[in-house]
Amino acid sequence: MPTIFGKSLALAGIALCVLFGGQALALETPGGPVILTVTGDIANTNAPGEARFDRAMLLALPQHETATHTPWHDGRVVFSGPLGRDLLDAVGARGSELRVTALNDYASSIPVSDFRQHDVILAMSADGKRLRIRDQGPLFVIYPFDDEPDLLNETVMTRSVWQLSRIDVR
Ligand SMILES: Nc1nc2c(c(=O)[nH]1)N[C@H]1C(S)=C(S)[C@@H](COP(=O)(O)O)O[C@H]1N2
Ligand SMILES: [Mo]
Repeated sequence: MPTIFGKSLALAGIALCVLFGGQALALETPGGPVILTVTGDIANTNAPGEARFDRAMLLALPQHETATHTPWHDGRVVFSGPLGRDLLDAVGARGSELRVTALNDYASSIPVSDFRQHDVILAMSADGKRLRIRDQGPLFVIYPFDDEPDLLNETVMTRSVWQLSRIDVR
């Protein structure tokens, strides 16, 4: 009977929330090359003090598409990748500031509120093609500039980190 099944599911959901609410959740261990390491004020880790992600783990998060122009691309590009806020939830981030670092040691700060208020993605592909390091991948922080033109300012440009490799939650 659908109703009983539905109620059982709801009860199971409540039980899971009671069991895991606010507590550490297990993150799987990456099997492939680690492309993103998250440290700092996080609840969920898979290495001492760190949450490490390979490409498959990031692709296992819900994928979001952002079609937009950027100052760094010709024409409109359809980017896809996980939402920043879904990544923060996956690691159980509790801070308010993200210290982000790129492969070229470029560093910037992104307020957690940006990820909560805007659909910012960690783009892994552009127009269906995987972003390689030479394409400013494997992860490029993409804000929805076309949907929210006010984002196209110098501050947000400094937060548009390409070749993102580390996030320290503070
Ligand atoms: N990985 C990485 N991302 C980066 C940068 C960088 O040097 N490395 N520069 C940032 C800054 S300060 C701005 S304004 C823009 C610079 O874009 P431009 O060099 O194409 O003008 O990208 C941002 N993202
Ligand atoms: Mo800049």
